[in-house]
Amino acid sequence: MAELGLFLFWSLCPIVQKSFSNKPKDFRPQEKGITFYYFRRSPCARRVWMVLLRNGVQFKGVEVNLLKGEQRTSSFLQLNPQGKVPILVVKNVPNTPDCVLYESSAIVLFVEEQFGGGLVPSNPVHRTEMRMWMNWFLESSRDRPTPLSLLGSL
Ligand SMILES: N[C@@H](CCC(=O)N[C@@H](CS)C(=O)NCC(=O)O)C(=O)O
Repeated sequence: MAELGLFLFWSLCPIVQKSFSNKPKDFRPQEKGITFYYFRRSPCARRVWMVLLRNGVQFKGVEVNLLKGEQRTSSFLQLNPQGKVPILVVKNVPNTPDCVLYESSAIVLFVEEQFGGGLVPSNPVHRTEMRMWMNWFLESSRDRPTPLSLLGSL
C-alpha cells in the first residue's frame, strides 16, 4: 500500500521528479537547418542574434543556461570544447557547407557573407574601422572571465 502511495505521488508530481532526476540536457543540433546556441544575457550571443535577425535568417535557438553550468555538460562540450556560447551549427542547408562555428566575430562575418549583405562597408577605410572595433572588442575581453555576476544585472 505504501509503495502504491509512493508510486502515485511520484508519477503525479513533476516538481519532485525534476528535482530528483539529474538528466543533462541534450544539445545535439537539428538534422536540417541552422541551430543557434545562446544565453540571453550573453553580449557575444546577442551580437550574432542581431545579425541573424537583421538578415532574416531562419534558425532554431537553443538556450544554454550559463548560470546553471550547462556549457560544461559533455553534450555541449562536444560542440564547443571551450564551453562557451555563441555557437552556430549549419546542417543540410542548401548552398551552405555543414559547419560548427564559434567565436562571435567570426560567426557574424560568416552570416553576413553567406546569408546577408550590407553590413560590411565597401569603402576600405570604413571596412578597416569595422575590423578595428571587432579586434578591439576581442582584445579587451581576452583572458577575462565572463562577468556572469554583472550579466545578472542586465
Ligand atoms: N571570444 C568569444 C567569447 C565567448 C564567451 O566568452 N562567451 C561567454 C558568454 S558572453 C560564455 O559562454 N561564457 C561561459 C563560461 O565562461 O563558462 C566570442 O566572441 O564568442
